[in-house]
Amino acid sequence: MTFPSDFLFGSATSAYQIEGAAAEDGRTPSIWDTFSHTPGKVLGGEHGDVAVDHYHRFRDDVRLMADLGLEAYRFSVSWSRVQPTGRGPAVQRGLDFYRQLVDELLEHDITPWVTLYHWDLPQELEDAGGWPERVTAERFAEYATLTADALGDRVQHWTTLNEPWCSAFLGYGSGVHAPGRTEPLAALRAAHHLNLGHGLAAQALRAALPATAKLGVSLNSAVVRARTDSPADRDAKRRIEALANGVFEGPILQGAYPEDLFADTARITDWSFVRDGDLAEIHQPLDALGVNYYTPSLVSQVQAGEVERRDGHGASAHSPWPAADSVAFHQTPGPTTQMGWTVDPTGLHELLVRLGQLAPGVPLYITENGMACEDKPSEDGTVNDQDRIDYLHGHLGAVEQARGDGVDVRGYFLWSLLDNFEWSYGYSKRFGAVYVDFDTQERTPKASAHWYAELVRTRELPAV
Ligand code: IFM
Repeated sequence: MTFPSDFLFGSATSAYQIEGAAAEDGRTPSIWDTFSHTPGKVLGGEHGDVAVDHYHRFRDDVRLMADLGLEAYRFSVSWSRVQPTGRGPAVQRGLDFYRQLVDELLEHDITPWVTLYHWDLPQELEDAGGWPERVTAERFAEYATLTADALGDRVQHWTTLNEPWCSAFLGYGSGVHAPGRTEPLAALRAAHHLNLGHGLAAQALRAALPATAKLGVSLNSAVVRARTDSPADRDAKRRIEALANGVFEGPILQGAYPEDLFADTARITDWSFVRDGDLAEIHQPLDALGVNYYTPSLVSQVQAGEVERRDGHGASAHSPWPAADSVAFHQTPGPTTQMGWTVDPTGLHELLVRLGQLAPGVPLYITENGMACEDKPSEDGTVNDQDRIDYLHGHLGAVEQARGDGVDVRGYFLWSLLDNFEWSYGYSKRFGAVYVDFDTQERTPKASAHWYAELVRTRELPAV
């Protein structure tokens, strides 16, 4: 299995998960600062105040990537670092950080891949209603312009949103993510205004950036499987696909919401918050579709006595799936990661084939894929994460298989470069190819990082 020389291999992170420096150089709280400092929201009361101190160590982290031979780095910009209140002029010191990071990357021949929004809404915008309100989408487009004006001369690849499903349904539905609201109507409104934010920001970026800029969005579209072939189980799968995939893929890629989504959620809303013209604003031409994949979902119609909801998205009394109480989630058979997510590379192949058909002509990039493991340094200081190597091998094999089937997949970003703050799980889950000692901030590339470096060098999947 050989990857062509122009296939892009990189790693990914996000601002709140690694930067720290939460109150430095004019940055103000985002919803994740507020949420993580609210008792009971994050395991062990942990937060991103310091995280892995990337804000101060970014030069070392770039050197690490260069030593591993990585070709691209996907990172996100902290909105409240560059535009603290979510409105008005940008703060120069915040922009300077990202300009320096980008310069450092370019000096090491690493392609910067910028994500504008990876879940950290400025708290002031949440206080004004957050993503359920239309104005947040308008603010997002202004922030996109500010960032593009500052970085557009040196960044070619731009992503508007990362995993809007999580922002809408974990943030406003189950409440396991910031801002921690548990309102099904707000979750659906948030989904629409995230879509609108994407469309308005894409237009703002096109206006501010050179014509050569490449724009995209990263979706965590679900691979949903029905437990049996019964009509009821197939309907459970259809319902979850509408809420996980159609709600974003429909307007962004095809210019329409799926009709069944409206029917399924009719007891919650008539969707009158979708205004005339919104779908045209959302349905913008894309140069890249980011695919984030970890594990498939197995669903059925709920049976009497079945109360457990194992959808892999954290414990909450509230479902992230509006109007889908009739659906039960089950553990997919197979080995699991530290998150409890089943390892199943066939899901990635299935997803790539489906998205290739849904968005013909749009190149696909895996913008996240990886696993959390219980990594510990051995006595000689090395970290032997064979499970992660097996995981990467399987999933990169699925990428190659999809490419062999004619799917236009052009790059792969390993999640994540560094062990980091895993949202409501705090620092308890390690996704990094590089081990971080959270007390000393010392970085140690794990065996998987060396394995990945070899793949990037040879373009061939090394043996596991
Ligand atoms: O850490 C997250 C990331 O921020 C978004 N995608 C999933 C990852 C693992 O849970």
